Amino acid sequence: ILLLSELRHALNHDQFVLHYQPKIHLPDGRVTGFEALLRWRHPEHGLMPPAEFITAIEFSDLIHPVTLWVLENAVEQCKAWQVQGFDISIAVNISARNLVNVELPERLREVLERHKLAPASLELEITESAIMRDPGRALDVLERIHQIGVRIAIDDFGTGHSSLAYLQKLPVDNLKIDRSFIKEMLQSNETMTIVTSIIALAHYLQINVTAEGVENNDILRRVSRMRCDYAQGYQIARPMPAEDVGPWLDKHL
Ligand code: G
Ligand code: G
Ligand code: MN
Ligand code: NA
Repeated sequence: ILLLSELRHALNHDQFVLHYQPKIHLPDGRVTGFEALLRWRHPEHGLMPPAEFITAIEFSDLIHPVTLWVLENAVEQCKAWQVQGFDISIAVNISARNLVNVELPERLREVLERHKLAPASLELEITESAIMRDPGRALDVLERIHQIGVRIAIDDFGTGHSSLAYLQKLPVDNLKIDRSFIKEMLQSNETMTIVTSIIALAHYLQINVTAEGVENNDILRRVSRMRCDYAQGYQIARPMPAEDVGPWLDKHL
């Protein structure tokens, strides 16, 4: 059992670390950005993935300082890569509780300003279910964040319960098709239909669409032919430590 005190200790003793997974623009194969993914360097258990601890954090108010820590580090890192000459953006995952924090837009502005990162270089990934927890409040916070110029992505799209009417009201720049659909699409006509429909819907609403969980070249080629805009997944690269990003980019640009 994970104790909240352990997680608080982890935050205060530098035990969290970010790994980064690239995203490519399908029409030209260019790397356009990275998603920051939290890891816990546990003193006894080694590197722990978020599946093992993020729910505990999300259930408590600890999610606020943890999200700020992630933003601070991801924004600083993205700026450093841009200064090195890489034209890339950064995506950060945001939890339901963050969306009801009315201070989030101002905090974001502060972090971007402090590191002199253009707001359009930052994308926040939010799941449908996080938005639907308190849609009114979330819409208000997301609108203020979008006004700053920060981009908004709907993560794991297709698995939640957001109504399409609601999607039209939200300031969304990117739909990330849940990896369960991408994984299945070549085996199931029904799943292929869902993916085709999501791409059509997104483009009809003038929203970019990302295929996540692209694990092989057949799927990569297929989503590209289907006019999906971006792709992410093990076929392109697994999440990697920050120090591997520069060398990886040098090989892929
Ligand atoms: O990296 P991995 O596949 O284990 O991530 C599992 C889940 O944890 C994903 O759904 C991802 O969105 C979530 N996650 C990863 N990093 C963060 C983070 O910094 N903040 C939040 N809120 N969720 C994260
Ligand atoms: O829910 P979210 O999309 O934020 O989850 C991101 C997580 O998905 C990352 O922790 C990453 O490890 C995982 N992931 C990224 N690409 C792939 C992939 O191609 N296959 C699988 N199974 N998981 C992936
Ligand atoms: Mn994500
Ligand atoms: Na996802």
